[in-house]
Amino acid sequence: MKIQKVYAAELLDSRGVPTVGATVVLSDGSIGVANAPSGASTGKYEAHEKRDGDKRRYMGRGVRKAVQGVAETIAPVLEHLPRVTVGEVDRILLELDGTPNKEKLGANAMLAVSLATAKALAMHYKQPLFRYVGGANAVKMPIPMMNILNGGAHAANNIDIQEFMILPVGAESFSEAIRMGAEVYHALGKLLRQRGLATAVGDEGGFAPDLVNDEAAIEVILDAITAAGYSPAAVKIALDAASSEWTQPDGCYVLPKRGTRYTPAQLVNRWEKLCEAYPICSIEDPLGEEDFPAWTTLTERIGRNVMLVGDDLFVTNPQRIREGILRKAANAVLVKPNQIGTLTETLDAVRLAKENGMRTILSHRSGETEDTTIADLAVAVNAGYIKTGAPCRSDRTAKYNRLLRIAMENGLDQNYGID
Ligand code: 2PG
Ligand code: MG
Repeated sequence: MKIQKVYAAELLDSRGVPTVGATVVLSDGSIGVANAPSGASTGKYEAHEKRDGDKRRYMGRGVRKAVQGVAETIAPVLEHLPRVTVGEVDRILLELDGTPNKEKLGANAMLAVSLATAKALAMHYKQPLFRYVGGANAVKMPIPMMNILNGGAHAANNIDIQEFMILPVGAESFSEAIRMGAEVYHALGKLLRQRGLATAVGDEGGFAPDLVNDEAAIEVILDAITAAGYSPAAVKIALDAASSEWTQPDGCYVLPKRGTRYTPAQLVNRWEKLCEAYPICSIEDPLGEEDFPAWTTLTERIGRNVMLVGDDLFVTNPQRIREGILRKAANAVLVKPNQIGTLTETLDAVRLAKENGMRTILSHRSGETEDTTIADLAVAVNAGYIKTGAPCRSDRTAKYNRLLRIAMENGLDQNYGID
């Protein structure tokens, strides 16, 4: 099988910001299309996202140079490959780029091509993507982590914690989990309206009201869970603090909206207290990307009962995950393909995490498109969890809908439950 043509185009993401879309056509006519997503609270150690910087177009955020790199550097080589596999395409992408951080071609261009290749090959082998990538072992539907209240860098409200998520762990099937999550989301909207609070939504489709403090966000979500007829044991709460955004040059933390200051030790105490006061089953980036010592302390203190998820800390990078394993920092890895830039490296990161007893969560970015690849990847690797926003807005529901289809078409709906 050969690659006949590789195309790329400058498209728009869910925030109206340019992103790279790629198309790979094989010699038998099989086609794969994929789009790169884009973050707002990006980690310092993420692979490079190539943007034009030309202020006359899209506030400097155009991706014409990344698209040009696909046309001029990537396509001519891939179109002469004697035999196409994802591994070989990814190896060539890394070689053509040749930089440690994917600065030459850009992880946005590389990922779009890498994923489009996998999708074209899946079509060639007449398999759904999750089966092509995961083989016969891909059987488990992930627990959705639905972000129903947005704050931090994802919303213009006064809430400092970036994401408040619900996990319908008590559901009997994946489709029931989606129903429960959507019902709680609607109950939350109704409660906010009744209390005269804003029901406009943030970047990931969650509501973004102003509230007296971040604890009040947890309280109103607990009320919504009850109002929808569920218990906090059936629908659990998770947070993403995205606290690398709070980090100061002296290693302390300052909440950007409320201005409260914490030393690392004080922030560790805050999370411990919050988990005692509320049924929180998971906190992502409770501490900053440089703060390995405080991560280790928090993991030691509450890691037995709470998922402590490294996002900016690990940036889907096997090298950083290895460091976390050595330091016993975090017990779960957020997996974002565009943080590392190719499918092969993404799968390597998942393998490493799993081999070392870390949980894995496939994740979207706050800037998304209609691309649903992460839904297939979550099933392909039996990730356990997927984080892809609210059950609202097509950029988010596209992934839930793809998972519902995978569940129904493959008899996997009941393969759902605690990881
Ligand atoms: C995160 C993500 C996705 P962003 O912090 O986990 O929810 O946000 O894509 O802005 O980095
Ligand atoms: Mg995060």
